[in-house]
Amino acid sequence: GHKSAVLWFTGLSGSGKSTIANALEQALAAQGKHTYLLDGDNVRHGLCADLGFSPADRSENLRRVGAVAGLMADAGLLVLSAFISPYRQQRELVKSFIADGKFIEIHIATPLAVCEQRDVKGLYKKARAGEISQFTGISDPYEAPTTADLVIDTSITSLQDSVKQLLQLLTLKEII
Ligand code: GGZ
Repeated sequence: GHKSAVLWFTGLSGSGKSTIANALEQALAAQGKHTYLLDGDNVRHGLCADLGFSPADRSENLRRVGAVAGLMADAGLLVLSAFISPYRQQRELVKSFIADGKFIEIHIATPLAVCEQRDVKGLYKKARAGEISQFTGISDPYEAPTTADLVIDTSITSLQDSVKQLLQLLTLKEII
């Protein structure tokens, strides 16, 4: 079995949040753990389809996701959440929705220069050209966590090692 928890991945666009969360979810599923992965792909098309990227909309996006993650954790799931979640105050609010000790903050701290170099979706280029406004790291702030449970920089840590570190953390915290 396992205890419920919310693993909150935060980091820049292209930092590797979704890639790591997906790989961790596969590893947990292989161990028979009941997980759910919340990310922009399944949330911004449905639950948060009405929201954009203004500060107010990002805050509302994270308020909804945090509330849902809290409910899922109450139902016994291991919830993985992968959103930029750029504002510290907003992450604190999310933490307040989650039962004591069940909120685990993971900072995917890949440097901006590396994320911009990768530019998988060409969004950084558009942001630099002013075609996308309020782009995190370029024209909107990213407030790095000061109290993360784990910090992973994917420019120096492999996907395999990232998953290993996360599984170790969950074991240490007696979640799995
Ligand atoms: C940041 C943006 C923006 C702006 C569109 N700023 O790499 P991606 O494409 O797939 O991940 C980014 C995603 C961010 O959505 P989140 O729900 O994670 O953001 S937040 O937590 O701040 O609510 C990026 C894309 O959406 N995207 N416009 N202006 N990222």
